[in-house]
Amino acid sequence: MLLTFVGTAGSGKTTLTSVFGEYLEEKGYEVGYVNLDTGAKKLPYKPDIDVRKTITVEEIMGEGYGPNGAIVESYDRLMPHIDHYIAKILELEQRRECVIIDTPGQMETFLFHEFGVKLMENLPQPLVVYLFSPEILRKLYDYCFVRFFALMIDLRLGGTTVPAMNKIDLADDLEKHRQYLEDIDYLTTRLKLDPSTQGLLAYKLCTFLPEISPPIRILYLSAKTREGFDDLETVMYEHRCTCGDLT
Ligand SMILES: Nc1nc2c(ncn2[C@@H]2O[C@H](COP(=O)(O)OP(=O)(O)OP(=O)(O)O)[C@@H](O)[C@H]2O)c(=O)[nH]1
Ligand SMILES: [Mg+2]
Repeated sequence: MLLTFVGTAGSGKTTLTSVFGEYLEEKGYEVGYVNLDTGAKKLPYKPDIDVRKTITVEEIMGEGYGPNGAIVESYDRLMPHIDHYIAKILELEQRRECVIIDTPGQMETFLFHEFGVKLMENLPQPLVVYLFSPEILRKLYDYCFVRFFALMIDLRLGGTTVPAMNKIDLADDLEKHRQYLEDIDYLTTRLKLDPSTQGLLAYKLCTFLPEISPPIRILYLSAKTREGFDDLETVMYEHRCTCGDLT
């Protein structure tokens, strides 16, 4: 079973890899850890596989690159080693019940660089958890954005993507967030009242969301309090059994 955390910088990928891994280990699972972030300085878990063995952003910056150029260059330099990393992950997956993959800090590196896309293409039925923070949900359109973004990740990486709000310990009104994220009819009705261009676009998108979105469960997690970890474990279990149907 492969579990991949994807999300914007600071969304909690590394912390969750460590803390959810610990949770699974306490429950008796054998867990493997993979770090795909060439820019990570210090990790709170001990990776079994670590791309920093090949190259780090820091080394490349030492050659005079700026931070963004160094990130892209690091994945360019990983490309000749991609088959080696795919083989190592597949081999680790044979030995462990669950392998957790921590992805690059900058999500676009994973979604847009061939390294991330090719790696995911070659892994069997990885479950992708798309992490977002409650702070990004400021307007009604943002709920629509999050639901579509998860679908865009599906489209780009293949596999199954589950949207997960992380840092719910920081969320003010979790019930409101839940309602807008899960009750698409309710969200669509509210968006219909918004006369702005964004409101109209979000309304149109939301009207066909039920048609194009597979039935998915949305997760609400906190790496700090471990809330929602049991739900993530259930989703993992169901994914392994059914490979796709996450209702
Ligand atoms: N309150 C709270 N803070 C969290 C939670 N999860 C992560 N954090 C904090 O958010 C910050 C970023 O967490 P990381 O795990 O490094 O996030 P990341 O997505 O790996 O970040 P990059 O790899 O640097 O892009 C850290 O200060 C964490 O302690 C959470 O559930 N609740
Ligand atoms: Mg990280």
